[in-house]
Amino acid sequence: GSDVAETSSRLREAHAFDVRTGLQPRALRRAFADHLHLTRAHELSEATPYDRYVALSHAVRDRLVERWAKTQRTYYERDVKRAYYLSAEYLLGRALWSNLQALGIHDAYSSVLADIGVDLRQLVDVEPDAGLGNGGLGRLAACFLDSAATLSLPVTGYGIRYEFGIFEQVIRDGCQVERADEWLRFGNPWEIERPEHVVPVSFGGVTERVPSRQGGGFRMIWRPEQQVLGVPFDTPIAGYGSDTVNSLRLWSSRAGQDFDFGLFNAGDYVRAVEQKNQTEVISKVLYPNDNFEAGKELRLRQEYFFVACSIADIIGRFNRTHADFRILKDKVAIQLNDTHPAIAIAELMRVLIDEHLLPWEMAWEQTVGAFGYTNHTLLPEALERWPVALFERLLPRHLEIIYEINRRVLREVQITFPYDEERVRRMSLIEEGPERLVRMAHLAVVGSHSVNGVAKLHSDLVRSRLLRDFSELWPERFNNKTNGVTPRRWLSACNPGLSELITEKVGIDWITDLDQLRGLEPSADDPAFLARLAEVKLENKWALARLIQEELSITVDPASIFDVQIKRLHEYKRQLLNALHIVALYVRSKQGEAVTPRTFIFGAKAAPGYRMAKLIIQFIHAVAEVVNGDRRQEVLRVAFMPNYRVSLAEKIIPAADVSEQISTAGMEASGTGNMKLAMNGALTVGTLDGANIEIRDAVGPENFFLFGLDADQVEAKRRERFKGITACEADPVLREVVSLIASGFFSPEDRGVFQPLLDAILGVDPYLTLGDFSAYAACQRDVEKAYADRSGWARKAALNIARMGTFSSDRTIREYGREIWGVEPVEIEIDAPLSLM
Ligand code: T68
Repeated sequence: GSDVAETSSRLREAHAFDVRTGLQPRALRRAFADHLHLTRAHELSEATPYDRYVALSHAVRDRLVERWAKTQRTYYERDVKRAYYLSAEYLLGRALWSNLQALGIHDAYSSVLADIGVDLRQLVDVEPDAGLGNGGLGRLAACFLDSAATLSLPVTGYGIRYEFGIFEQVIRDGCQVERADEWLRFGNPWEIERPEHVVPVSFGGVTERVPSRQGGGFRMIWRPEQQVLGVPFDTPIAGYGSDTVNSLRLWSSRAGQDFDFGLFNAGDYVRAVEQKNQTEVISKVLYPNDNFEAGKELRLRQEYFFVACSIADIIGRFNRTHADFRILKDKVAIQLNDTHPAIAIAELMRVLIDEHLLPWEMAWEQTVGAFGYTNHTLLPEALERWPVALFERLLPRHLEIIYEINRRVLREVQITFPYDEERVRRMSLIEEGPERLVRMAHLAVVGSHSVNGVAKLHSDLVRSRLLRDFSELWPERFNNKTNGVTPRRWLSACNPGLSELITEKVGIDWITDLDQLRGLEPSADDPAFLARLAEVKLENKWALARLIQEELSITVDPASIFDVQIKRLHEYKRQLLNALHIVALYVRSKQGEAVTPRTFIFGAKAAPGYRMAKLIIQFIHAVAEVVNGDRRQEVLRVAFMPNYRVSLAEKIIPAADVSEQISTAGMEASGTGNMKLAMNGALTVGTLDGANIEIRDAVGPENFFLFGLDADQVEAKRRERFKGITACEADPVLREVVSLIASGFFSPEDRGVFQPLLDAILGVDPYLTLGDFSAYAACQRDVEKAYADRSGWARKAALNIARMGTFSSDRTIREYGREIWGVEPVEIEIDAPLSLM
């Protein structure tokens, strides 16, 4: 009650003045100096920027540890239901500023450091990104952790501590070259290694039939061949303005002393030690594919490795307080971030049945009750299907369990839909064919009580196309959870100018209650407000212009339209459509037509093995070279910013006027960059795809530039095998663009290099790049017209910001918490500070 609140606020006050971990300037100054001195062994004068960053990070971490310990203790003592988020990826970006922000000490530290001649903003820029993810899926996981902690929800993240995260992209001669991302080179001040919680993980070997102890029957046990150790590293996830500090636990693989039982038993000691590498490599590197599965054995090892560690941890924690597994699902919710951790369903069954001797039915009821599955893609090439033979070799016991799950599910199908063997074949967890495959999406659906897509359209397509048979069998399992993004990082931290303006109008609470942005709506008709909004945008554009100058030596005009496409490079995302349109504008301007000045800004990594994606990057650079190098046109500029990552996104997004969300309809599950950009006042040029549809509904169709075929029309065109060449016949501008590229104009030294690009769209045009070109170009003319009306544009931008509240990941996580996990907020009361005891 209010007594508790009062005590808690007094304690918080007392904490602020604690000499060791307090938040008042004197303690902050001392902590920084001490860590420089004692942790880095340096004087301020000789410290490198990195030393300073590490010292400050330790000082900040010190201020989290008490809250962290108290949070975990409170969950334990109150025995609350917890949610566990299993994800192969976490694209966290930088931690220092977020943690300063969460504690509310960014301003205090800023002035404390300024007093001793240290610039905090500069310091913050030293931190390497934690890039343990590819794109949207990994960044979503990071936003979710932030929101869960801010909402005081008992959520723990589990994943892999990749030694090398997403590769560093450098551009050589207009082509992408990959470099290893050595993010841990100088150590990581945010993580704490917990070798005492190491978990053994088994691979390979055989299963064996042994007499079961109870009753007269038999049971199966696993006699594995190899053992790997999982060492947990914990990172604190601090809630904004709450005392909750949750954990992200990432597993690192290490070889045990006797890792290969077979070889050790045979006395082949040297060979056995040589094999240690094989196990330590498991957590080495993040697979750099977005929306694509390469089907590599090491990838399956990674997935099982972190899942086995996490399930052991979860069950171990449950078991310390409970003996009865019949209440497991009342205490534990496990969310699968796509199918990458879906083997967890078989692993939990194995642990419950083989290790805790539960009967099948009881284990299954708890498993289905605990798991939820989030689907992030409909693209067939991204769906995980593992060869049965590989499964049998690596995880023989899990394969048996999967067969048994399959047997039972297919029996249910046969009873519900008699005489429909075709349906049984479609729904099987095993795909029959020349190579038998385990369908991980089917495993995820049958083993979960909830299956969700990540935007309304996507969830509808999951139900009606991808998993139609399952939605007919279990309609109640299927639901939608439209994605969101954290307003702490994607508005408050990255756009201080806009944040200040918002706070002036609606107060500060929008940071944890984004619906309050609604309060800006009346200001959309206030010319003074619109002028200030435009001023903030212009300042942000100047800052980005300076960065582009420094990094690329390209001079861009902040008065031009800043047109931004930032996302992984993929044919379905259609960066090529954008590039073709740039060529069209260039042609038009060369022909003396008036073209509104525009700066096209790209950021995109291509998967290292994705030839077409890499060629598109090369093409964008070739177009940039021609356009930027042409002294007789001043209106167009193209800037491809290398090594796109979270910390670069934070600099680009606040400066954007136009947000390119131009995927082929039905292919982008949701998109989240679309949300970040609109929230920062960019206007979207977009198709009816993913969350674009909901964004348009929210901001109003008059404040959104819609173009192109919808998902049903795309489906129809695909069926009729639409050819790109037909679009050229109807559009003379497009014809000219295509023939200019075909002539080798953008690659004079090797006129044929871009021919594969044209071949991929002039024949069957699977992504409707040419099918949508004319509509796109027409839409971009509307953009020019709208931009000419400066106050009209500012009004649209203001209304975008005001109406984007629902795309906070706080809303999304509240929905997961209530509708899937059944977890509730846990108020954390901090104890008296050490200095008062
Ligand atoms: C993205 N998926 C969706 N996948 O493409 C995007 N894939 O529409 C959505 O907004 C986002 O997820 C969040 O829901 C991905 O990012 C991957 O990165 C990925 C990684 C490994 C294998 C397959």
